[in-house]
Amino acid sequence: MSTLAIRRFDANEADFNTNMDQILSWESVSDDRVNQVVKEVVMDVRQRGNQALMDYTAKFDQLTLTDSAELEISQARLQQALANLPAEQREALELSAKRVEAYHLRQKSDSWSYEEADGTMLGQQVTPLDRVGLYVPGGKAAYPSSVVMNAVPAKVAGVKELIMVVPTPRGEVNELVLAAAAICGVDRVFCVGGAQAVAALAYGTETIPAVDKIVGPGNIYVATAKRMVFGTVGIDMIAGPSEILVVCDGDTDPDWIAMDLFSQAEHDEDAQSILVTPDAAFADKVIESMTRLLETMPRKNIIRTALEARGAVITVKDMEQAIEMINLIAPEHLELSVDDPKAMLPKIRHAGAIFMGRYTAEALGDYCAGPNHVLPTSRTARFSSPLGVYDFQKRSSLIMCSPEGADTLGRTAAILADGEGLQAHAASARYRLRK
Ligand code: HSO
Ligand code: ZN
Repeated sequence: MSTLAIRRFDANEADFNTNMDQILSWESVSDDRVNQVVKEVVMDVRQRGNQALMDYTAKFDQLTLTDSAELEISQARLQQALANLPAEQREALELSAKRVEAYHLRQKSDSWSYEEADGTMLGQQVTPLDRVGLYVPGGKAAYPSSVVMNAVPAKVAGVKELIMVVPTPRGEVNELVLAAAAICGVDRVFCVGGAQAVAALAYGTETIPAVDKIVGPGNIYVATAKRMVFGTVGIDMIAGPSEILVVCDGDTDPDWIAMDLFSQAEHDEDAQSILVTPDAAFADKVIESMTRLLETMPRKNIIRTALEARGAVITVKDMEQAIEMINLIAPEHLELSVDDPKAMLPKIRHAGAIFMGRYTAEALGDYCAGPNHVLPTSRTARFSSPLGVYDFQKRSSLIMCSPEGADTLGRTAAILADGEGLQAHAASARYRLRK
């Protein structure tokens, strides 16, 4: 059993900043070849519709469809997947969806308006998107929990039609993914994936309706295609590898902390797990725990690679300095494994989701606590937020002038229009002034 070669830093060492820059930098590789392939696929699907979609599905997913009707997975098939699920799994999925819904209901924003003294009314009308496309990856990255996290906020927002695409290589379907789609009320499901599925959602084909926004995780081809169709449709964030930062005062069971660090490292080799603690002896204990526990993990190779490539154990002089680390790292997931996490909150400015106290494992948030698990990665928590109902709602501003309002506002508008040399603007405002 070889000791885990995870990096150890002290935040007060001279070369600390250089070391941190190195482990924090992450750029999704967007190489020219990928761009070229994706561009061809997108243009082809746009021009040839279903036929192109079926050709690529045969080529990339080894799935030959003889009729375009076979692109769709029926509602009956979704219900069958749900009915055949072991009761325990069905109940867990249903409970998860219910809790995620309860949380997201609170995010819903309502329209508002107010009236000024002269009777002019101003406001904002909130409307859900008409149609949203949800990309669900196939194979090893197929997470039914991600179906819940993307579909539920869309439904809560009131999105009229939710279209899901999921690749089914060689015809293999993920029963849990289909069952989750049934539970969340996904309206239509198509068995396509990759850049071709993104193109179909963006431009529509004879069978797949064009959507207004595309959300959901995917590989480099999917991410590149989403970037390419952005503008024609909206997209969610482009997520990087999963990250966790655990801040611990040294009084939590080191095995718990080790497993929390593993829980994100096991997602993939590029994932990032960092421990920050003021207690150097505790840091040693967590590394011992990790070395011992690693051997027991089915995904130990992925975990080891991730921890040794981008992981770190950082000692700080006190909790104040730990908070500086949090704001520097701006992690996707932050665990505060301390007695009084609430006292730390006012100073924490950048984190996607904050898991407070020794009992709050990050994994609970991944599945069923209620908040969304689609979170800003790669330090983007500095300027962005978890996926939420607000991502499926949009706003229109409202203005309704009374005759008096048209008079007062018209005078101001006309002066400003004159200043900009825009005569029609000025005249249109002046027509409505009191004679
Ligand atoms: N931690 C991942 C979500 C996930 N975990 C899905 C397990 N399944 C990104 O937040
Ligand atoms: Zn996870």
